[in-house]
Amino acid sequence: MVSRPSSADAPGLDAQQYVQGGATQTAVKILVVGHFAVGKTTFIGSISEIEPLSTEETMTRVAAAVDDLKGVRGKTTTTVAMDFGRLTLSERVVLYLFGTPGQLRFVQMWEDMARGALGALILVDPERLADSFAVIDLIEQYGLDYAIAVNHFDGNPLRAEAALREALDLLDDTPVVTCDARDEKSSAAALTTLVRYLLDRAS
Ligand SMILES: Nc1nc2c(ncn2[C@@H]2O[C@H](COP(=O)(O)OP(=O)(O)OP(=O)(O)O)[C@@H](O)[C@H]2O)c(=O)[nH]1
Ligand SMILES: [Mg+2]
Repeated sequence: MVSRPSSADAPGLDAQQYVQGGATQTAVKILVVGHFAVGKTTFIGSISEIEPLSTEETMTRVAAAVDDLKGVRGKTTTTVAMDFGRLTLSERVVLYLFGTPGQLRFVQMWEDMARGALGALILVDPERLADSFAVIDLIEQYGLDYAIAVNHFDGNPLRAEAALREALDLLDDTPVVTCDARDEKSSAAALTTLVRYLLDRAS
């Protein structure tokens, strides 16, 4: 049985709070965004403690006329609605992860998905930095605080953080972490960095 508590228990987190099994839990909505094929679905799949909801559809030759297929690395499916997963970060904080679709034709959905989110984790491919400019602009337009998670694909050289910051024109306090979206621990570390930053900002 889940019920709402009468008093706030997690200072600084403007999010839904519930009492479950006697403990107050704060449910935090986090947006996982990034351009096409950057690894959003992989990221949520690697970390969700529930079977992740995914809405993958096969990419067809017909869709190739409208979709961006560059840099796909043998990818055969694409997200057509959203990814959803959950991660209990601590006894008190539960993250609800909403992954956006990456194809430009679905970008109108992002604004709706951003509503109520405490912040965003922006996945970035270091080999396709320019593709992240529009993503960062949109998240800033929605007024969401964010952290950058550089998804390090195999074989790509690691880039210096300073060069990435300059290329992406980031503020000094915007967190930048390197992750492997396929790796649970690495994905958890990226989310922890984001949540710490959001808490700092809130307080
Ligand atoms: N080598 C390597 N491959 C990765 C990594 N992360 C994701 N991939 C692969 O990259 C491809 C894209 O991953 P997805 O998770 O589908 O990307 P997405 O951002 O959800 O894609 P869309 O929803 O279509 O925008 C898949 O083939 C993954 O297996 C990584 O860190 N290293
Ligand atoms: Mg996807």
